[in-house]
Amino acid sequence: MTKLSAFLATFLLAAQLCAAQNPPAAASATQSAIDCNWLTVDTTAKTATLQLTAGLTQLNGGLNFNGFNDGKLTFTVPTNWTVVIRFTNKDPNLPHSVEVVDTTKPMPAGPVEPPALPRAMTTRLMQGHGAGEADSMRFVANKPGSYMIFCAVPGHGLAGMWIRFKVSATEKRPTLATSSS
Ligand SMILES: [Cu+2]
Repeated sequence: MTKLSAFLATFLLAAQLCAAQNPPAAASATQSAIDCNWLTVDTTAKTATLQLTAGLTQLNGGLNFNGFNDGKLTFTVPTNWTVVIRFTNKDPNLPHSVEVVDTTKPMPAGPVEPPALPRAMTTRLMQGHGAGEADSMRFVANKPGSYMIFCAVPGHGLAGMWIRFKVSATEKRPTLATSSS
């Protein structure tokens, strides 16, 4: 197979998988939709890269990731894959950060030490990153379970700034899907 056809085959496969995960047209009119470009998958390196944007929309006063709050978006990766989260804050009003924490109750009010998976956090957890700032993290999803990707700036998680993160022993490839809370 030529490089170009290999590229096209990969692209088409990704497009099909992404389309299958999107909500039906009727649903997307009333709720945020998943953008296929957010998740990039390298099956050879077993690396899933997620573009995670704080305050992408005005939903929940900007307290959202990619336009989702309260666990309505679920990012799933197979066990032992490498996860890269490229974080950007587009909220013009508030600083935000990102940390992977356990799905404990009650919701943590601020930063949790240590994160649920080693190195699964941005810098400046407490103060957050201001408008237009970016940070990224890389970690290995070495422990199956259900987690939250939450904003550790005090009060933001409690206000609904979190999505779901699952490390699955059975899934074969990463997915991004809407979920009901
Ligand atoms: Cu925040």
